[in-house]
Parts: sequence; C-alpha cells; structure tokens
Amino acid sequence: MRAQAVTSRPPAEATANSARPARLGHLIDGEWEQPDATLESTNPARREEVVALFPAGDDAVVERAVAAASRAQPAWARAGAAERGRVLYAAAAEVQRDRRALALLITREEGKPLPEAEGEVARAEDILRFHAAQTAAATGETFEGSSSEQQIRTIRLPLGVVGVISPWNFPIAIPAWKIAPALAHGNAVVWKPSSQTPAVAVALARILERAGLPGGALNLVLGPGAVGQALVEAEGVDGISFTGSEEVGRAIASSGAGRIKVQLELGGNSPAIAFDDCDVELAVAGVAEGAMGSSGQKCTATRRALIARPILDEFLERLTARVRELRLGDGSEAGTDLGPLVSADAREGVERDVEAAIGEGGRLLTEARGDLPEVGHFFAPAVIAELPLDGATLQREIFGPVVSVIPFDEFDEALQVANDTRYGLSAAVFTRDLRVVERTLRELEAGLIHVNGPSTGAEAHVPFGGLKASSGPGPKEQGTQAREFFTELKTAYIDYPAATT
Ligand code: UN1
Repeated sequence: MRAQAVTSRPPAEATANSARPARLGHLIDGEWEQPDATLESTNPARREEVVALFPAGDDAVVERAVAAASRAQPAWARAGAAERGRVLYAAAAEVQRDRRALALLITREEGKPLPEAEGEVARAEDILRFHAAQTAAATGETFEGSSSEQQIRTIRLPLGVVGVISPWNFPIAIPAWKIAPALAHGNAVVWKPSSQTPAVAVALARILERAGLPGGALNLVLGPGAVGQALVEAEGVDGISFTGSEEVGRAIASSGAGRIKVQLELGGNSPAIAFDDCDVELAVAGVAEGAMGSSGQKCTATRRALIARPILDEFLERLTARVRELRLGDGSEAGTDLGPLVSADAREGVERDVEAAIGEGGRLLTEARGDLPEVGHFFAPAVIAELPLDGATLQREIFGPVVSVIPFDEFDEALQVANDTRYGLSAAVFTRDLRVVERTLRELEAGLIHVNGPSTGAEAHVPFGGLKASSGPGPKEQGTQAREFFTELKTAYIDYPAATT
C-alpha cells in the first residue's frame, strides 16, 4: 500500500495573481500525488508571499518514478517519431496559448522582470517546436562497405530513462531544452526541478500532459537537492542531464562515472572584451545587458569587462550612468529593469562577495541605493574597478548583478586575462576589426562567443555548451547536437552477398 494520498486530479495550478498558494504534487505514472506539503516556494520580490506548497520527495518516490519511466519508455519509443513530434508540437502550441500566465508565474516564483519571463516562455516554445521537427530529421547515415556487397549504416536508439535536474534561473527554458530532445528521441524522463521554482515545473508538466504525452513518459518529483542525488543513484536511470552549480555537478559526475551517461552545464565567469576600435555605446549596452540581465543570475552573464585603455574613461562613464538608471522592483510591475535575487541566501552570498572584492582593493563605482524595496531580496547593481588580477574575486562566479572592469593595453594581454579562469562558457567581443574577430574566435577559451553582442543568450537551433570547468563530460545541449546525449549510436555492417548476382 502506498503511504501517500494519491489522486488522479491534477493539482490546482499556481496562477500569477492568486493570493492563495497553490498545492503541488509529484507526477508519477500519469497520476498526480499530493502527500503532505512540507516545503514552500515564495515570491522573491515579496518574501512573505507563498507561491506554492509542495512535498519533499524521497528515495522511495524517486524509485517509483524511475520504475514508471522504465515501464513507459518502450511504448513511447514504439509510438513512432511522427507521434512524438505531434505531442511536442501540441505542447509548443499550449505554451503559446498560456504564455501570459506562464510568464507571470515565472516572474512571481523566480523574480525576473516580466519582459524577460515572456522572452523565456517564447524560447521554451521555440525549443519544443525545434525538437518536434527533429523527429522528422534523418537519424543515421549510410556508408559504402568494404565491397559492393556491403553497406554500413548508423542507427540511433533512445538512451532509455533520462534524469533531468534543472535550475531555477530559467525555470521553463532549461527544462524544455532537456526534456524536449529526450522525448523527441524516444526516452522517458524523470524530472527533478529546482525547489525554488516547483510551480513553473508543474505548469510545464501539465502542458505536456495536455499535449497528449502518455502517462509515465514524463515523471516529476519535487523536493530538495537530495531528490536529485537519489535520482543519480537510482537503479534504472541511464543518463542524467544537469544544469546547476559546479559543486553539485562534480558530485553527479563522480557518482555516475562509468555507470551512466552524464551531461553537465555548470558555472561561468564570462569576459566581455571591448577593443579600442569598437562602437563604445554598443559595448556599454552589451556589458550592461550581459551583466545585469536577470539580475546577473545566468551562467552566461558577463562577470568581467576587459576594456582597452584608450576608451576606458568613456566606457566607465557611460556604463555607470546606465547602471544607475536601472530601476529595481517587483518584476511584475511595468518599468522594472531589475528584479530581486532569487532568495535571501543568494543575496547574502552576493553581498559577501562584493564585500570581499572591496576588501581586496576593489573600488565600487556605483553607490549603494537607499531606495531598495525592503520586502524582497533586492541587491543594487554594482560595477567594481581596480581589482587585483591575481585576487580571488576575479576567479569567483558572483551570481548577481555585479561586473568587474579591467583595463588592458595589448591584444595578447586581453586574451590572457580573459582566459585566466577555470570556466569557459561564454564570451563577448566588441570590435570592428575582422582580424581581431578571427583571432578571438580561435583563442578565447569559451564554448559560446558573441561578437558585438552580450555574452548571454541562446538560440534553440544551435549547440549550447562550454569548455573547461563550465561543462562536460558529455555532448553539448540544444540544436541537432542534442541527440548525441539522448541517443545511443550503433553501426551496422550489412552484407548482401546476393546483391551483385
Ligand atoms: C542564456 O544566456 O540565455 O543556467 C542562457 C544558465 C545557462 C543558460 C543561459 N545554462 O544560465
């Protein structure tokens, strides 16, 4: 007998404006289960406001979710690529239809300003559509064999049961870019979303249900980090796709090593380099957006702005003016540029990092703000200069609206400082010189390079991933590359001895 109350009724969904918290549950084998809700998510802009109450899953719940996925996977794979495509197209249409409510919910549970949340929802829709279309793409190649009587083919088969562990900072786009390719290629999924954004997760799971996804093909287990750990260790899981902190990612890699396939997207410490021939206004706009968008809570955020000395004064004057004008507030209110940080812990962490930067000799070029709303986890955007190149701050991923400015004289020096980090996720380069573009594309140690644009952003149809400690092991995400992780590749040697007779 199950210890938990089971109901096949979907739980009440969190709506953007409802004052009453939503009660959420796990989705296992097509049934919503609502055991006691012991955890809550709150609105980071109004910390007293509870968005959702939800249960803490445990090893037993994870085990049942994995068993349900294992049972459902063969039928989902056999349903055929066209049917899988239909479900994902239908999910994209549902996301489009619900876009306003989804964006409001993201803002309420995660904190990012509404226009950014709307952009994220549109991205999730694009991702679902892209991977829906992938179900009609060629999956293998045909080669000539060693004789005219032989042909060699590659075929792709689903990996099996995939565990998805997703972060709070893109609560719908990152899950979509893992779950959509997993399902497109015939896998079943057990999804453990961040405990900061469970209501957004439930909303996406319900959309996939409404789109016709059969029960068990997607299972959702809510709860703290221990649930993710249980998922990594569960018997029957064939792969884990994780985005989140480096520490957790490394633990997953070592516990999964040699046993399951692991895909990791971890931290970043992205540089933006403005060369002296660049359009300074463009560089200022790119650094401001790259560093401050979503209050700097992106792993692709610009943390270090490397500025050619001849344009340093002009750059700093314009950047600080721009940053001072950013309006902080509740992301659901029109005119808000910068929402709060996601939690009290997040804000304290960023505060500590900025104090440490000042302790190291850094000079804060933006002043503290007296107008910070008390009710949420707000942090004033900060521009820091004069940090020692060999200090701890420039090596740290400060997950907030904070950017360090570093002047440089020579091209080689800029490249050396930019690459002086164990991370290698993204980078931005501002220049009009094609030779500089070419050299930076080759020599910057980053998996994503933006020329004359911010270091953030990702399109659904191209690969996403970093170098060095930012990613791996395992193939990149998104684009057609996504299939590398979510499928097994076999090579078939087929002899047709009668073919030439
Ligand atoms: C973006 O820059 O728009 O967790 C995407 C993150 C990254 C995604 C960034 N994996 O911030």
